[in-house]
Amino acid sequence: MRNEGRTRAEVLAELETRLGDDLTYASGRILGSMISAPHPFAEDVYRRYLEKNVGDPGLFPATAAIEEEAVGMLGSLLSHPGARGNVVSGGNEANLLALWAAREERASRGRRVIVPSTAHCSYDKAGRLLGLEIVHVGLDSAFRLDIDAVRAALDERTIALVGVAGSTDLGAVDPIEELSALALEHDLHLHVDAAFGGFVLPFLAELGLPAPAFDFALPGVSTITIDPHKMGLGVQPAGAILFRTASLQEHVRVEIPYLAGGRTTQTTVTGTRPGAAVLAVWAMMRHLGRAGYRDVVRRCLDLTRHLAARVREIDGVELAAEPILNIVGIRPTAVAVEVLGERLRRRGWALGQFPTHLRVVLLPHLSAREIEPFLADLARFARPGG
Ligand code: 0PR
Repeated sequence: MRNEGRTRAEVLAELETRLGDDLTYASGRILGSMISAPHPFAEDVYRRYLEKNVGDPGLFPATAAIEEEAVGMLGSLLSHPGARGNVVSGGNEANLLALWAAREERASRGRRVIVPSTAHCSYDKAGRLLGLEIVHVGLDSAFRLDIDAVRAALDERTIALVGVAGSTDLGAVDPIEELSALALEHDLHLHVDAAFGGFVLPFLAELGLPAPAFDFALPGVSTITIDPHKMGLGVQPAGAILFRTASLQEHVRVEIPYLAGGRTTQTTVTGTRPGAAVLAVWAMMRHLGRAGYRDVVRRCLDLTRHLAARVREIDGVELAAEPILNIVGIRPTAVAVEVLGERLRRRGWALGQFPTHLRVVLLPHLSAREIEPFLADLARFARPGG
């Protein structure tokens, strides 16, 4: 830090110039992210309440009460209005809290947790932080966790299973119903990672689409991650962790006796937490209602079908899987995926890149208008000499 300060105008001008290197959602170039531009209403709410710290609920009891209500709304979306939980910093923290509770609940049994090979890297982080052994098992032909492989991997030290409802790479939905039965049969914690799918899957049936069961309606499901800052249209940071029972959540509770707002407890990894993000989540759910989210999902899925149909027509690429959610995997057949990825990146397209395919996530900031120039580049660069 320099000794002399600069005027606000000078600092803002410097930021304006320097941030020109960042991509923007408005440019239509961000095709592979699970985060979208903030909804204008969420942004408005967020700006108004920047001083709220929901980590000290004694100072902000009204914000804390609204957080509880938001958790109840998320619970009702996931078939369990009585679920406990918190709005947290994102899917990483939510998954960490779930595995922390799972470890405490069955501490005497062992430390093995079975996850699909495509599980998000937050499980490896959680494994290292919590001293858990994370066992990756294979997938079936539809890129879903292979239930026979889970059975084969089970042993007496296994304490938890993770199923993903909307996988990071392809939006695949693991067989949660079978996992639920297995969890009950073997007395295991079942964590469902619906970080992305949690705001999409509940609307599929109403849109006349196949809707795999994935939530608390399945009796074996213990905890669910659902991220409002992904398809919930909240402002970052806004993930959420839901526990089926209060006693399960107790495992992650810590006492804090000295706060300005008075003695309290926390059930999150972070201490100081942005109440503004929590309020924006609540406000979006109040504002849109189920019908509003259903419309968002409908638009995103329409665009998904449009992109998938166009990809099928292009020589040199194929769909990596039939899309279930608003995620499309594009697999090159004539050049290596790294080559295609690099060519498209040089043209300014920001896609997700996985070992076998490129990922497009059809979020609300995208429309057919942005997809068109991308398809033209895709058709050109998917050719060997492109
Ligand atoms: N669970 C699943 C299934 C996820 O896909 C992700 C993140 C997480 C948990 C972790 O969520 P947080 O990042 O909120 O902690 N999925 C995105 C991904 O890895 C995260 C992301 C979003 C990355 C936007 C980049 C980006 O531009 O693709």
